[in-house]
Amino acid sequence: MRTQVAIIGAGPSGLLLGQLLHKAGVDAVIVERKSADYVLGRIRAGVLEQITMDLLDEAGVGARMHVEGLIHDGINLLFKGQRHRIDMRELTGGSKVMVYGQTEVTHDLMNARQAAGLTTVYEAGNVSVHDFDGARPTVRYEKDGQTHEIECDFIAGCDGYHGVSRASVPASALRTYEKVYPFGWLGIMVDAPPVAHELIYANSQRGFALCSMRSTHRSRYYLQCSMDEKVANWSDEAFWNELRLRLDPEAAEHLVTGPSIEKSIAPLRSFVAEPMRFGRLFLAGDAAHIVPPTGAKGLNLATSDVSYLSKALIEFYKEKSSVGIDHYSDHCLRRVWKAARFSWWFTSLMHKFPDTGEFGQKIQEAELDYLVHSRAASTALAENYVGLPMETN
Ligand code: FAS
Ligand code: PHB
Repeated sequence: MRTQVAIIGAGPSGLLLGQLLHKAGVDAVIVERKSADYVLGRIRAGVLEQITMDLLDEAGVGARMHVEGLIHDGINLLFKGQRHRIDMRELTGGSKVMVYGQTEVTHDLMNARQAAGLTTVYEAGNVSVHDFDGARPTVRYEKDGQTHEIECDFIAGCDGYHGVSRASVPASALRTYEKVYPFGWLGIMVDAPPVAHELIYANSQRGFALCSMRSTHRSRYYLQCSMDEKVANWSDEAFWNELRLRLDPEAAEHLVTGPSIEKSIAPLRSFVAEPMRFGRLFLAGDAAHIVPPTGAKGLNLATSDVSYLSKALIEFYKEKSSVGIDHYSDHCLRRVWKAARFSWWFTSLMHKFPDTGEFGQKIQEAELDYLVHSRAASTALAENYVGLPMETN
């Protein structure tokens, strides 16, 4: 098989890249190791930046998001039993975010790709990448007992943190930076109305909690938990009881519970790989970086990488220019590191750290008290949360 761009991974990065390339007449094949149902079954992000919303519109897949998604102008910070609203729209001069689950984004992209009759190879085994330091890279995979080869001009490694793309780069060509946090997030999904109209990020002496949602009748909650926690140790009732203890009295009283439709634990880490380009191989999304979900940046960084990469590849084919390709890694990494900083800062502010004790809790409460009463500090939070501008030079 021959194509212009071979994309590895059919998560949001790979699917969005495929859709943007298709809209510009650039041919791409996606190779995914799992089934479509498996990909759709992963519960992940919930908040989209304006840049992501605009990209989904540009890709022609934003219609359902605008109908079913929820525009949020603010978030709430809860500490010392009191909630404080950060009016992001007012503080940033009009910016807002969209609450619309990653599952729905993936579904919309999958439907568009299928409707366009584009090739996505699901359940591809033993995917490998070859000769990306030359001008004729190839991707190989196994399917139905046969080995297949894709000849291409470029390979887009959109295969996430555990993918084959970054793992195929010689260690000498790669620098990685990592911080593993001493806790995880225990998440639950429930078909019940959310406890509040906007998200609540809670710093409590018992640990962090987040009240989020997917719609007005489906809610998503998270509790900070220890790294070695097991989902089996948490009945729904135990989850709800602990969540109530981390919320203010009004939220605890109004919390509507129900049987969990999903319950999982996600580890928290900050990770960045540099550079994000190796000859004809490009890394995008979680294949290149991971941020703790506190700042809701993971999916939004993936889409900004894809924005840079799609424009660079389209420029290569349409204008015979390599300027975008040559600047891809630098452009992505400037935005990646700013989002990594914000995600690290917000995580450090909101979570209970075993080694900082009561003094650490008092310092966090003092910083939060300053933040919610300082327009400058609240604006800094707001402009990072809604998403910083794309890097242009
Ligand atoms: P993905 O990991 O989504 O997709 C990569 C795809 O590549 C997968 O489908 C995988 O099966 C495939 N693949 C892997 N190896 C392959 C191979 N060798 N060959 C072929 N295919 C291969 N972000 C937020 O903003 N908020 C959140 O609350 C949040 N929660 C998260 C919870 C978890 C458990 C995880 C892991 C991530 C979470 N994220 C969150 C971040 C998440 O949303 C990612 O940023 C987003 O999925 C990135 O999309 P992709 O880059 O497409 O990577
Ligand atoms: C979610 O709804 O899954 C969500 C929202 C905001 C975050 C993280 C996760 O910061």
